[in-house]
Amino acid sequence: MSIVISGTGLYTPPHSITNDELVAAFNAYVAQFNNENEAAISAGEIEALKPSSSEFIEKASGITNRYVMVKEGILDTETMMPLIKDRANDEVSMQAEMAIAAAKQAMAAANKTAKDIDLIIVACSYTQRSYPAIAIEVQKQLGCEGWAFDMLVACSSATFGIMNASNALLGGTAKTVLVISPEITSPQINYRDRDSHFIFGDVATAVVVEKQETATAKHCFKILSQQPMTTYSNNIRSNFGHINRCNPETMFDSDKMFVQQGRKVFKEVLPMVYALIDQQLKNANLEASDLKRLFLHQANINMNTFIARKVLGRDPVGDEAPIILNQFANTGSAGSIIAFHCHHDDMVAGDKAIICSFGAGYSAGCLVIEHI
Ligand code: CO8
Repeated sequence: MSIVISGTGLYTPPHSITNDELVAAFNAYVAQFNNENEAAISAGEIEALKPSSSEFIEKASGITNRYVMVKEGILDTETMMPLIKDRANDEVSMQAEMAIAAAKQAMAAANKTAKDIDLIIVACSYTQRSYPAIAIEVQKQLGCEGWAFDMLVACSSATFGIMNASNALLGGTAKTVLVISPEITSPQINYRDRDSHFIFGDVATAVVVEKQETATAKHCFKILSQQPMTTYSNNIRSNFGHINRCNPETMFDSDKMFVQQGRKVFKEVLPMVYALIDQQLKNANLEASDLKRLFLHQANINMNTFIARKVLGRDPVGDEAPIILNQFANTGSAGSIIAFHCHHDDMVAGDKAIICSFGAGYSAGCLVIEHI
């Protein structure tokens, strides 16, 4: 039995923030902090904060813009976080709203209606509450039957979600699956941290996964090979969780937001990802030259260029390894799916590609796909 990805969807949040806007707010905060702490800084008791720069951000990461669900508060030096209002329990939650918008596009692309979907997996880096699952809320709002669950594997959530979908189809517990990645990253960004204030953006993606025999879409991609992998590392970490409130002294400390050792991540993750891709190509009896496209996780342009070069043995040309992070920034698990969504329309029967994620955990996931 063959499993295919038969539709994709992308929801782009309503607000954008350019590097210049973000840097202006950060530098205003730095000036304010250094001014207020002038005496302690002069006495050598604390270090002066250093300013950020748009040039550094673009050169080090490739990011020029990001989208957010709520912009209010992020650029205000007093708050420096999105001020997101609570919604009543009988209103659709923000994360479900984003998920539904992306899911509807994916279902339309796959020629599916709610009655076809019998499993929904919400796979992303954070869910905005523990229960009821966001996926079950989406199931109700879309009017689907069957079952639904949430799963978190940071940046590899979407690829792991597709693999879970594939396994459910092969195991006979589902007939058509929606894998949705509504990534609300902005509340977890420390907008006062020079090293990471620019990295992430909000977005939602969705894909439909089904058996080849039921697929009718124009663009269907058979999964030729799939492999998830994990290996423990503290180099990308957030200590945010439901236990935080039990220690009021530390519950708002900066370790409750995204923290990373970017250089170490760079060095340790690259060989891991290359080895995984190499193995998956071997499993599918393919050479790198057989690949039309590399849909890579979008964390850093230098990382993507390095991986593409290592896999292809040369620089990628044209949109062989599409980059979307300039516009969207790092969107957690959604990045490789955005690249796939935006750059598969010209693909035809026989064209092959990989979808590859990598990130916190560490985690990595690689799917080898072929247009049928
Ligand atoms: N402006 C100006 N200068 C800066 C800034 C800034 N904003 N930040 C740092 N610098 C300076 C540093 O101080 C340093 O100066 P010096 O050389 O004098 O010490 C210099 O610039 C170089 O700093 P770095 O070595 O840190 O810079 P890098 O070239 O390594 O770039 C990156 C930093 C962009 C962070 C890079 O290391 C990177 O992208 N690494 C890969 C990280 C990665 O892929 N992480 C994956 C995270 S995503 C994930 O797993 C998902 C988690 C779940 C989602 C979370 C949602 C919130």
